[in-house]
Amino acid sequence: MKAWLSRLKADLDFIPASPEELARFELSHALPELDCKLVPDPSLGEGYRLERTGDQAFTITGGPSGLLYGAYAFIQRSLAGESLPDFLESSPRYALRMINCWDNADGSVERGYSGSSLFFEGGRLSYDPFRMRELGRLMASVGLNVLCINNVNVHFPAQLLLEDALPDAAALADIFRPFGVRLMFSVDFSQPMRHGIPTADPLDNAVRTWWKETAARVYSAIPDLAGFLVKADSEGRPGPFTYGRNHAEGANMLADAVRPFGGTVVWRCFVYNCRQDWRDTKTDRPKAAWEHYAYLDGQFADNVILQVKHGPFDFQVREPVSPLLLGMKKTNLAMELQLAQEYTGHQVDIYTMIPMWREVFDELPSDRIMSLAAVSNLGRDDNYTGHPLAAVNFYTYGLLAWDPDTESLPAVSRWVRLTYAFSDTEEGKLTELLLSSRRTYEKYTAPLGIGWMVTPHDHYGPNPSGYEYDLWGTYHKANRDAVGIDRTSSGTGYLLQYPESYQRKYENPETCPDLYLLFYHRLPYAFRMKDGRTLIQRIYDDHFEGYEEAKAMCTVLRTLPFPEPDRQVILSRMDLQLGNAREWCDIINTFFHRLSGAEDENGRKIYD
Ligand code: GCV
Repeated sequence: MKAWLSRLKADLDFIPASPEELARFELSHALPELDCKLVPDPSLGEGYRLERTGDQAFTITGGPSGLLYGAYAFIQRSLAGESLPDFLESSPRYALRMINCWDNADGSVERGYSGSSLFFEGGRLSYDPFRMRELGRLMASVGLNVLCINNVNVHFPAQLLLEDALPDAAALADIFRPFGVRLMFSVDFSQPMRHGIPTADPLDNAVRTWWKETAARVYSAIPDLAGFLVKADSEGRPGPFTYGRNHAEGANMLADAVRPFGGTVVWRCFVYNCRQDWRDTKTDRPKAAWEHYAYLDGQFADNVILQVKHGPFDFQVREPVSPLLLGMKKTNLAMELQLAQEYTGHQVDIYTMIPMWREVFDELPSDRIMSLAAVSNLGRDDNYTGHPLAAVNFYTYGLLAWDPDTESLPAVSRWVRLTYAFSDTEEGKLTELLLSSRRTYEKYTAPLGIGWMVTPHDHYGPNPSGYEYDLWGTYHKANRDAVGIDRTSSGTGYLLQYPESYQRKYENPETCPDLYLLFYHRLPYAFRMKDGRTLIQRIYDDHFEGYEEAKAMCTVLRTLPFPEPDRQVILSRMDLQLGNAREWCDIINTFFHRLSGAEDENGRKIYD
């Protein structure tokens, strides 16, 4: 992250008055040799048009933030050594391109792996304005335009954003405005109850009035607030279910409150029974979101967006696309991704996400999706992302949120070029390593779609039985004969939530793509995979291969001339990753060996 900022060559030690002024500043410092004219054209909105008008002369036309996005796109192409087009027109596919921070008022970050909160400390807003401007610049440079600063689990006193902390929050919004970034707040559905109202029932008049008055107060301090983000009836958070109301009634009540100010309610669909009895085989957690929301399609107000995690579980290394994203045809949808590496290596293990996101986008006719959100991977660490290479996820997320057709290879190699001054060969090696890192991680942790073999709660490292007898609905049910869950029509019926063409692709274990096999099917260890191997042999092979690939990554990283302090951080975390990969490989192979009694055909060491 720092590297990209330093390529911009100038510190932002002033508060720009507008995106246009900022665009001028960035262009004149990053590309002083070029003559770049900025022509405001509000009709282009956030989009821009770039035209060559002479050998070294260009015009960028755009709406206020369009000029800024055009300037950054231009600067990045130039600094990355890409040829500059004679003409380029671009506008974002998604209206809201959001970063959701899970930051708590005490300065901690839920699932944060890069230090403490950038925004909070000791129960209140507390930030370094210089870093806020850096963050605004990072977001604007990849076209991100909404920043939700507080955790969706709104613990007291983060609620004060709507109350005592409003002036401070307004000052923060002022800092981000010239970067084209609007703030958003997570709100607690039961907040009226802190103000003497005995209920949070969305149909209660006192509750409705409280939210309307609160919205009016908040919007008079921050007129361009993007809106409210809500996690309701999920993992212990309050919500409409307490009052026998459905989520359309809850979301629409808040939508009424913010509508006069042009605000949006982003309502998360991460709703499931987190107190499931493991003996209960009728309930299948991935079915939950569909069951809670599909029947409400068409009942949400037009300023409500349902925010759906990209898969039906919770950011596992491999999940199918959520059926809700395919099935809600009369509702505004946002897809939620997670940059924070909760289940994917805690920003210790290298895990580049864009190949995974590409698979999701390629399955998705995106006409109903109007916005994108990602859980932040940022914190107070000097490099923002803890692991310097985790910055590739922030960067490429921005590119995808602007243009979901962005391909993995050019996006990652551009990030490498903008970040490190490497030779072409070195750049190629790092790009390849990053692009293959997700498959490597998947192989040594949870291949074939099995999911959930991770250490409970902390979510780093292996514990194959850790969640088996727990409350969270995340079971693989491995026994001496078989593993996986049958989610077809003969099993839990989850697959029936998809369109027919999709069902056909996955319903038969003989033809189901290997990578999703154990997500959809329960199979005996002797099951023959398409390549002739048995399932158990494939499980062993993937884990051994993943560990070998991690070793190879380590060798490659040692040859690359990373500058300090990146080199030291990258190499020391790679050592930790290797240790993690070995634990995963040995523990999971031993787990299955003990259950199945099957020997590895290649005679490799599996511990007893
Ligand atoms: C913010 C998972 C995480 C929680 C997170 C939750 C969510 O359950 O482990 O930390 O809470 O997802 O997305 O709301």
